[in-house]
Amino acid sequence: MYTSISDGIEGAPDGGDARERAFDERLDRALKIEPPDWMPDAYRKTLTRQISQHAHSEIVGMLPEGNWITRAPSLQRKVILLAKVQDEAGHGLYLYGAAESLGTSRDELVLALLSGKAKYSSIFNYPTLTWADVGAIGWLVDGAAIINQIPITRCSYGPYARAMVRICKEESFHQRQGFDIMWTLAHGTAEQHAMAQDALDRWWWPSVMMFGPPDSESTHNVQSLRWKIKLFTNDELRTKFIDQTVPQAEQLGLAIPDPDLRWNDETKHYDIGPIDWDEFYRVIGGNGPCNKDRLQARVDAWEDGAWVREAAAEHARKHGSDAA
Ligand code: FAQ
Repeated sequence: MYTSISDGIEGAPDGGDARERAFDERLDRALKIEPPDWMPDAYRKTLTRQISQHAHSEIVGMLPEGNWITRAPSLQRKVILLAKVQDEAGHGLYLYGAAESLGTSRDELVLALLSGKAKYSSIFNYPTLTWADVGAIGWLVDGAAIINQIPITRCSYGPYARAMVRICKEESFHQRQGFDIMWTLAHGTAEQHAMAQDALDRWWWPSVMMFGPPDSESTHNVQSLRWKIKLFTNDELRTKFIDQTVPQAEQLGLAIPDPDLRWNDETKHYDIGPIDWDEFYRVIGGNGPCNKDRLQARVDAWEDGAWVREAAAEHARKHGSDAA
């Protein structure tokens, strides 16, 4: 049976401290924190920040690939891409639900995105210029997302951890479909191979940056690790991604665009060349190639959808919330 942290503690003379101890103990025992539980304000705040940014990323992340639905090269590719983009919408909805369970309404979360206050993943501020970009996103971006998200299935906040289980299953299908597109192009005509290589050239470094700033510059790493919101640091996950992806590029017969990339027999990891962190900070500061278009698309969708929200609210008002 689930026992809340607050059970038997509320009203005790040292209630605050006891609750904090109970919270820490729960983390130490790898038990989940659930919505009704007492939690430190800063834990609630950083979880709301991370989960809502994650939700926004899923929703904004529909745009670059959505751009190719009408131009997919076959009916089968189109059906698969449609399903993938719809999956991303579903991920956004589970994640908004998990963030709302911390006490901030969906409207507040969405308005923070639309006003430019809340962040979403840097990766979705790059354009999809060719069909190969759809393959590169599935292979690299979903591949990176899986590496980042599998540990989150074990994070301390129950609703976030549980949402991640289903999301990760769907992301692995996405990664496979992206690799399949890259495989077909890489083994196609010389022009198709060149298109696949060009997509890898443009998506490689932004995918490496997706894991966030280097550990030395990460604001939240230390505290989020302590609270088990993160289970690995940004650099640890980045290294995992590189070690896993380089052999896949070799299988595809494509070259990673990094002249300094070398296997290091001592560390048992790849060494890589310098990452252009100026570019990363430019993009998360709102000045990437597509930031303005991406945000405008979400603002337009919000405004165009106003009548749906109003109709739903009116229906609920007339017939009770159960009928909404
Ligand atoms: N982009 O202190 P840290 C997907 C910000 S889902 C933008 O290290 P933290 C699925 C960070 O917010 C992709 N901003 O931060 C898909 C902070 O600023 P703040 C999204 C970034 O949170 C596939 C500042 O830099 N996944 O791809 C980024 O501890 C295909 C300092 O950084 C998630 O959100 C960035 N890349 O670690 C969908 C996973 N990195 O908030 C469609 C969950 C950092 O203080 C198609 N999130 N910043 O103003 C996480 O694991 C973490 O939030 C990190 C960042 C690891 C992303």
